[in-house]
Amino acid sequence: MIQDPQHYVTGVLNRDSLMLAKTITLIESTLPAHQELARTIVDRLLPHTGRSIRVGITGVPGAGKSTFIERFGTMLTAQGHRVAVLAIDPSSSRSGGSILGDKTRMEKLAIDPNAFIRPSPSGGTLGGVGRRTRETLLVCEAAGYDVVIIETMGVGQSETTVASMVDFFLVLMIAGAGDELQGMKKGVLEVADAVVINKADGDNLVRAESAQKEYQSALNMLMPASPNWRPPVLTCSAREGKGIDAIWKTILDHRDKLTESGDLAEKRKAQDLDWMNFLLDDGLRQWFYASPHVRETLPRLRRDVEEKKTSPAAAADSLLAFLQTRNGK
Ligand SMILES: Nc1nc2c(ncn2[C@@H]2O[C@H](COP(=O)(O)OP(=O)(O)OP(=O)(O)O)[C@@H](O)[C@H]2O)c(=O)[nH]1
Ligand SMILES: [Mg+2]
Repeated sequence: MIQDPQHYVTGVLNRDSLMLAKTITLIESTLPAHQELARTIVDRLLPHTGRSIRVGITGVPGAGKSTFIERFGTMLTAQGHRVAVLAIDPSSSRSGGSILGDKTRMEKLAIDPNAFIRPSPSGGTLGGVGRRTRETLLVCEAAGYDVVIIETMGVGQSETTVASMVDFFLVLMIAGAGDELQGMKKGVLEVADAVVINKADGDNLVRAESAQKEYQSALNMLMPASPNWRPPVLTCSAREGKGIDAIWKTILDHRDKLTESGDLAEKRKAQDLDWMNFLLDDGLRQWFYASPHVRETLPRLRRDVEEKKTSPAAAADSLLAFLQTRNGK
C-alpha cells in the first residue's frame, strides 16, 4: 500500500482507473490509517469536484435498474460523456455474488472505457454508507466523470441517503406491483425529481400508461421541493431502449432550469450543510457514549430508572449536567 497521498491524487486527476479504484478502496477501508490517508486525498481533490451531473436512481428489486443503467449509460458514453455508476447495497449483498449477474446485465457498460462501475459494500451504519458514497462521488468527479449515477435498491432507508447527495433523483417503478411497493412509494415520491414507469412494452404497455396517470396525479398533490420544477412521470422500456433519451432530456431540462434560478447551487449548499450537521450530531453522540464517565454511570442510571429510584428526565439531566460542568468551563 503506497502511503503518499499525492500519488493517488495525481493518479485520479490523470484519470488512471486503477488509481481511482485504489483510492475508493481506501475510502471504504475501516482501518484508521487508511481513513486518514483517504481524507487527505479527498481534501486535495476537492477543488476538482462538483462538475458532474449527479443522478440518483432507486427502484424495488426487479424494477429494471441494472437494465436501465446499461441502456442509459451506453447512450451517454456514445454521446461523449464519461459515466460513473456507484451502487449502494447492490444485489450482491442479498444473493451473495451477483456482482457477476450485474456485470452481465450491464455487459456493455462494464467494458466501456468511458464508464466506471463500482458496487459499494453496504455494511455498517447509514452514516458510514453516506460518507463512503459521498467521498467516492467526489473522487469520480475529480477523475473526470461528468455523469455520476448512484443506484440504490428501493428498500430501507438508503434512498433518502442517496437523495441527499444528488442533483436529480429518479424513482424507477413498474406497473401493478404489490402492497410492498405501495409502502415504499409515499416517502420516496416526496424526494423524486421524476418518476419513471419501466417495462412499458408488449402486454404491459397499457398498464404502464395507466400507472403513469395515477402517479402523476399522486405527485400533483405533493408540494414540489422547488417552485421551478414539477416532477414529471415518464414511461420507458429499458429492455427495448425506448424513452431513455427523453429521460436524459428531462434531467438536462431540470439542470438548466435550476441552474438559472439558482436552486441547484442552493440545493448543493444545503446538502453540504446538512451533511456537516449530521457528522456533528453523529460525532457528538459517539464521543459522549465513549467517554469513561458515561460508560461507567449509564448502567447504574438505567437501573435507577427501571426501579423508579429516579425519573427518566432527572437521570438524563444528571448525566448531561456532569458533562457541562466538566467541559463547559
Ligand atoms: N419487459 C421488460 N423487462 C424488463 C425491462 N427492464 C428490465 N426487465 C427485466 O426485469 C428483470 C429485472 O431487471 P434488472 O435490471 O435486473 O432489475 P434491477 O432493478 O436491477 O433488480 P435488482 O438488481 O435485483 O434490484 C430482468 O429479467 C430484466 O430483463 C423492460 O423494460 N421491459
Ligand atoms: Mg440490479
